[in-house]
Amino acid sequence: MGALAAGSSGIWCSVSSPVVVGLLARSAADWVALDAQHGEFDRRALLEVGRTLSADGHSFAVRVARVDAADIGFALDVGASTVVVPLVDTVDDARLAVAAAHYPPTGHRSWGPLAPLWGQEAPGPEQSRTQVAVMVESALALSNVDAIAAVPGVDLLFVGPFDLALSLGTSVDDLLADADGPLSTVRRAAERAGIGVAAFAGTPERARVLGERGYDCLAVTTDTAVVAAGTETLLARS
Ligand code: 3PY
Ligand code: MG
Repeated sequence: MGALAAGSSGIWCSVSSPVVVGLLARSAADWVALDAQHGEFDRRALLEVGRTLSADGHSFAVRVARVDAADIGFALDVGASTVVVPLVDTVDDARLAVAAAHYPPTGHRSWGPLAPLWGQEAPGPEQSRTQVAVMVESALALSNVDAIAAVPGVDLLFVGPFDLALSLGTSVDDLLADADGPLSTVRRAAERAGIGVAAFAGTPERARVLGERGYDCLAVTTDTAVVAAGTETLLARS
């Protein structure tokens, strides 16, 4: 179910080029996430890149811009197998996200004529393959984390360490250094609920520290960081 499995490494994509995302999807990464919150991915870009990835047989995640049923439905219509929903602060937010990701009778997802392009002829059992990841990235979400994790249909708690650190008035480095702090609160909530846990790392160094905190499903790097590291490596003359 979905792309974000335990022990997987992903690339977070902001640049909406089908060529670039297609190359990254063929790399050693286990998954790619298309960022429609902070990246370039508007609806047309999601459509174009989603079509390319699906045609090549890659599953992918989309981080939608907000807790919004239309955004979540569209991301799934263009073929995402995982929807990552930012700033899920309350049980109501989590319920909305889950309902938006599943057709009735489970939820309220609306069927649209784009769906058959990605093999979803009619709403049916395929909906059970949709993975719903809710981002825990605020003090409010942290205080509600057990109740959010217990919402049926929430498959994964996904920590956004940058927003979480901002909301808690700390730094990302201090947040990651705290072995018994918010990161372990979220991980333990996921364990109690029997669901997955994941986080945005952005760099291999942060991925290593997050690994020590028990997070092994990680957005290890970003498309732009891959380009920057690639140019450094390829242009180095020793
Ligand atoms: C965060 O760290 O807040 C994120 O959302 C990363 O994309
Ligand atoms: Mg965030």
